[in-house]
Amino acid sequence: MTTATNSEPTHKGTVVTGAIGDDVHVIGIRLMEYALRQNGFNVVSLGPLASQKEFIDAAVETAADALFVSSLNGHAEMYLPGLRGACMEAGIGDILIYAGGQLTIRRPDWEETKQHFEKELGLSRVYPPTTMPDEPINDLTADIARARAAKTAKKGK
Ligand code: B12
Repeated sequence: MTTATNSEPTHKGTVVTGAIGDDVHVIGIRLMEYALRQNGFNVVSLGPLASQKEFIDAAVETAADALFVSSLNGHAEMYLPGLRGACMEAGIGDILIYAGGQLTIRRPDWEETKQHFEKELGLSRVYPPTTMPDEPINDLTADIARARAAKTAKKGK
């Protein structure tokens, strides 16, 4: 029998993953989940057709650090607006929200797409098609470290 000696988590952070809305494309997010686990993260996988509410309920239940939202079918513009606000209402307004896949149909300019999803919709980071897992995982590691340091500093005041 093993006995827990302290309450420190044995992983680098918890990430809720899924393909949002009416999206059935799961291959990309499955690859991302595999890479996250290989890099020491705890993954809570919702699979395809996941609603905003399912993301948020799972994040609240598991005290998640981040949401990894995948969208390939071009419907991200329908299913991502309101997600940050709904997180705020659920008391997890500062959770990291990353999105990737093929987010749009009619926005050929990536900088414009990035601006829209990050600045206007309040997502933390968005990634263009064909992003390899290393980049978001490195960003996540740094973002979680920053968020935890800020929390500790706030507690110390
Ligand atoms: C396989 C596939 C399907 C399969 C999906 C099987 C499954 N269960 O996953 C099936 C046949 C079911 C399908 C259906 C449809 N598809 Co489809 N599909 C594809 C295809 C050929 C490959 C997608 C794929 O798996 N790529 C491989 C993975 C590894 O790459 P990836 O998903 O991009 O993921 C990588 C990164 O993007 C990143 N990533 C992904 N998610 C996230 C999330 C986060 C947070 C981060 C950080 C990173 C990240 O990580 C991955 C690793 O590098 C693409 C074309 C293409 N070449 O991309 C079209 C494509 C995505 N499909 C498309 C369309 C239109 C459809 C349909 C609407 C077609 C129809 N009329 O019915 C339906 C959608 C149904 C629905 N309700 O969602 C379009 C989308 C157009 C757009 N966005 O502008 C594409 C681009 C084809 C095209 N050129 O028109 N499809």
